[in-house]
Amino acid sequence: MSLTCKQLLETYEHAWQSATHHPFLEQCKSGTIKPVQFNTWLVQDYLFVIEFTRMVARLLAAAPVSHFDTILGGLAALKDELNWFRAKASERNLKLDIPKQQTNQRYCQFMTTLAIAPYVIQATAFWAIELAYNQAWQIHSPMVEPYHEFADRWGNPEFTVYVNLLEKQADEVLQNASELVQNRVKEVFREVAKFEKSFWQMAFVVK
Ligand code: MP5
Repeated sequence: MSLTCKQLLETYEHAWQSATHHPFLEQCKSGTIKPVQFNTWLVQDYLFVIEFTRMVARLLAAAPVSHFDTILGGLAALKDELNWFRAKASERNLKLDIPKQQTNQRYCQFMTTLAIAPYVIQATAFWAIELAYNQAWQIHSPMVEPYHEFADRWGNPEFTVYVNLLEKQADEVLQNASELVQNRVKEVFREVAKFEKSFWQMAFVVK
């Protein structure tokens, strides 16, 4: 029996719920989040996206040619996103050359270890990481100003279309995954859910 992305979401529904629902997001929606909390998330997420871009580059190197279009589109979007992060940080007078917090470091370390994993594992992790943001921001949309554009960046319908393509690509390669690899995919999915929850928490607890 082959595993699918939908099955992962059903099996680990509770963990996924915790990855995509957090008081951080609720308070962005209502506008009660403190600037220091939001700015912490912003800078740490910029540092995360740098490492995520490297992960996607490695994924491209392992991908079948038929998956290139979607992944290259993703990389082009990451180029714009990194520039957008730098613009947002500059508007808020935030320094970007600061150390990663421990939660962020661990998440980035996890992405680095995926480099030696089979493509199917990298492809499923890629889908899960993008879906986490797509759903988290969409569920909490619309947000009040000045957070509206953040919710829209990841919650917009085109981004959902892109994430659906990533799901299709992951499902395609999951069809031929051995039981051993399927088990590793499940572990990686749960890890992503755990890291996503911790990432919101990391910014939320800042005083
Ligand atoms: C994403 C992100 C989505 N920016 N940060 C975390 C912690 N998880 C997922 O990635 P992208 O490249 O911003 O769409």
